[in-house]
Amino acid sequence: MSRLVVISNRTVNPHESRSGGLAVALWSALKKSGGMWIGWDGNVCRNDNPELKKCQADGVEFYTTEFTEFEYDNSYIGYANSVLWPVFHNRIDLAKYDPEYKSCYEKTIKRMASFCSKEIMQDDVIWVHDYQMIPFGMELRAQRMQNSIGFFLHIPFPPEELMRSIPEHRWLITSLFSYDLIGFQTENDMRKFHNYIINYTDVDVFGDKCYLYKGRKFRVGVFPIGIDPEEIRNTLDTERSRELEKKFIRENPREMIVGVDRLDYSKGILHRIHSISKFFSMYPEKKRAVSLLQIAAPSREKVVAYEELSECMDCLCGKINGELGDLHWSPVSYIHRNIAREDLPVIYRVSKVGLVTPLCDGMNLVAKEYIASQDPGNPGVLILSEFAGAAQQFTDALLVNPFDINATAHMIARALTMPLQERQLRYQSLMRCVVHNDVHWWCDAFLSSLKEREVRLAG
Ligand code: ADQ
Repeated sequence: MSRLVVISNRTVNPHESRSGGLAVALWSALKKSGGMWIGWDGNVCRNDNPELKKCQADGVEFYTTEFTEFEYDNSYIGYANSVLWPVFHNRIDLAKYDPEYKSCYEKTIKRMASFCSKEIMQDDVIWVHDYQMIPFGMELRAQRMQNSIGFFLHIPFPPEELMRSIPEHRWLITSLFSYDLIGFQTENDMRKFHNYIINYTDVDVFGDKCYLYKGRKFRVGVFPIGIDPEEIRNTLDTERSRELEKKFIRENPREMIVGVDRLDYSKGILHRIHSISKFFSMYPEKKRAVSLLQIAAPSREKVVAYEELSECMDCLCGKINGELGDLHWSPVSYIHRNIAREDLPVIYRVSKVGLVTPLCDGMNLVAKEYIASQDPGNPGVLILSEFAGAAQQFTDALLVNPFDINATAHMIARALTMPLQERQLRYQSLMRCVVHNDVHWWCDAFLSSLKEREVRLAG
């Protein structure tokens, strides 16, 4: 069996517990085939010559590198998170096109690829992840690697007009043609990719989801990422979770609505707070009976847009609590930090409504985690943005347009008063989807599709 090589911007720390669906799934796939995980270790080094560090855990080899300060500022913060992230999330107004960023991104990926190429064996199957790594496959091919190489885009693919705002958009997207398989979260993303490459590159269509570019074939496919519902079930089935749940219920007699996100402008958190405020003005009888718990993990704090969002959140939450709250009640509890992963399922379970309202999102795992954490006998209600990839699968959630503050406020009222039978029917349908398309299914589906190419070549 071929070895699996995973390449992602961040690796997990092999000596810490692995939490999070993606880390767990990739880890189990790596263990199955005996594999290697390559990426940034999350540190910035003081000198200009970061080394490749090697270690092993559970039969999986880890090859990590630090970024230099220049690479961190220009490639990671600059190109990846101040150009690609905003453009791919429809925020070209926030993109900062600096030629230094692109040049550093290209060099950083070249450096990482040349580190890796020494470690990769001829029949390894290589799986590259996400927007921070787009040209990685092209760099491996430049070093004459013939391996099967797949790429998965975790974030949305933007409309072609927005993609064109990136000065070197053709270079960026044609670099994807070096992969054998390009995976997307939704049909919609795959369609936007198709439209772009047909209109702006010299690619030829070569059959269903297959293209030809300069004599090389590549395929595309849709692989909606899932979570590990069993991990959530096991977490809930502990004494610690049961105690926490009792404590929550004792200390929070009100109906709770929950939002959990990285603090990112794509997640629609400000719109969500405005909707909550609108909800209290439309349904004043709900004051003191309901509150929103918004948990937002700090993210990319060196990027100006994130710093500004953080300030806006502080102001907005303060304003609403100041205007509407009283001695015994705050409409919004805002926690701006990471919460222990094992506490999240209980927080989801005690919340009557999960409010997941991104303005643009590849999938959104929180929506799936919220459903997987519910009590089947008395489930909460998921309100989900139609602009999250998850909405393509979760048609039985209460779907909203998060830009429509009034409609979202009405939807909150509907969720809070939904009869038990309707809640159960919706939950059962959503949970079926969570279980059928879990993260292990996602991993297997992508890798089997990538390996089809090997079978065809061998035949
Ligand atoms: P993200 O943008 O990070 O992922 P998401 O899919 O919601 O978004 O995943 C966030 C994860 O972080 C969830 O597992 C959640 O539980 C956890 N998390 C969030 N806030 C937290 C907090 N305060 N404390 C602890 N944990 C917290 C990108 C894309 C998504 C896509 C995923 C996977 O942007 O669209 O779904 O990759 O492909």
